[in-house]
Amino acid sequence: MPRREQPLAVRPSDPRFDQQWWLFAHGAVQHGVAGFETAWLRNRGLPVSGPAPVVAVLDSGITSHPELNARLLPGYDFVSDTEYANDGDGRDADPSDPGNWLSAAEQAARPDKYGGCPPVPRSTWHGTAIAGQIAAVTDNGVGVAAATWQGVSVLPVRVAGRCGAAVADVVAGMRWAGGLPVDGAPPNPYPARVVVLGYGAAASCDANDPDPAARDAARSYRQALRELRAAGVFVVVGAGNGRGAVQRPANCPGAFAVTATHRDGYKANYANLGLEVALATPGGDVDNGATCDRELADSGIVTTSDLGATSPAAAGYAAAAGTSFAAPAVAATAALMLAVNPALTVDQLADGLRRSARPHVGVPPLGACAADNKGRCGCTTTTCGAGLLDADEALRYAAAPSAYVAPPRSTVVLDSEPLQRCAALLGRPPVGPVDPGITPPPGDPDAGSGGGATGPLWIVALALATVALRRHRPAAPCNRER
Ligand SMILES: [Ca+2]
Ligand SMILES: [Ca+2]
Ligand SMILES: [Ca+2]
Repeated sequence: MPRREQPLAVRPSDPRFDQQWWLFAHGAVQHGVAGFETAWLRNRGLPVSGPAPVVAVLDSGITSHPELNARLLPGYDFVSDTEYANDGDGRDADPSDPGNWLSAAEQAARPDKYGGCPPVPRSTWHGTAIAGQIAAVTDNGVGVAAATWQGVSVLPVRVAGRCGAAVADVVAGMRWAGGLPVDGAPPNPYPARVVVLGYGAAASCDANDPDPAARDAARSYRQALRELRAAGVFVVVGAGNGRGAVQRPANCPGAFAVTATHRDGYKANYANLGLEVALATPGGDVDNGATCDRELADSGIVTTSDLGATSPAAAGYAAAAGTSFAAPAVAATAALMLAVNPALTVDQLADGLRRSARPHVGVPPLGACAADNKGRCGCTTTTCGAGLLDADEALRYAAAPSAYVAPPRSTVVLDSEPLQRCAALLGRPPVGPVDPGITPPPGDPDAGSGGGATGPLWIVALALATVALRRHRPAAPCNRER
């Protein structure tokens, strides 16, 4: 009897799926990918019992999109500063994203309000992008596919407006998302089991930080994360895009910090690294004109967006890059794990994601990530977490946590002509950061102002780049947005 190959993947009918390599089955190419196509054979977000898992997207809000509207629960808007909120008022029950554009002229005219904010020539629609990665309607012959296929709901919790987000608003949004009480807001009727956050600032999460504002921020994050863990809420946070230390709140105890890789699994050029990182998965590593981008850049994370340059205009699609867009793959996997086994605790989710991860890839031409090699580099368990997200193995863990044994897997070692060309450009051994075009986001912990867009109580989006996709055209090189 001839040996019959088993199906290894489920391919949805969405026309843009061909561009969504981050969802593809793991194979001989795209060594970084989490293999959602394979995981969908096990579960597509439909729970074995109880209600569908809810993922809260703590972000810039949400825009109307035919690929998303049916998947959204009623969320909330926690942006308290009326001017940054850009919707005419403070906190309210409508998490719509009115846009976060900021012209250079507007910035110059209002240094008190916008002096510390980078200009944003086009609104980024950051929350819409992340919601689409997790839950865009899949296999409907329209637009994109999403990591949880069709079974998971998104709770849009708006915490960021123009110039980023205030720590107090993020913490309020985290608490509310997980069903904890928040003064002035009604109880959340749809508490999330998973929260994903793609904002951060270069600051410690030290409860004894000498800066009083940084200390207060650290304490409120720590307290919220403790309470959320006790409530069974798993909090996934992007590590940040500064090519340096893991940002806050990803560096806080209880946050599950995710860094971003290239499609092939080595660290993305911009991604932060360090011991606080729990796991790595692709976040896009697009061409920003930096050294080796021509040789190595991938096409980014294709997801839902809006076509409006300032205010929302029409539903569209975009290719994005940043640790912001790595974290949702992990959050979506956690939701699928909860669909397989709703009884999983926060510790089990974290344990399962780590233990089921694939080993990091070796990339001799780039060298291993280290203190003097923080751009594109070979991830290690001390710089990029336990390994590369493996969605299918994580679901296998979820089905039987106590019996789970990770399969034996050998380390993939990459070499190629483009990698060799990059190594020559960098000069081997690697000489450290070479890219002057990527600037760490604002949010200097030593600024000491206690608030505003550059103080320790302010955090910014972990999006390196987003570019709108025109109909039927491949992803163009990205415009940097900050
Ligand atoms: Ca408002
Ligand atoms: Ca609002
Ligand atoms: Ca679709």
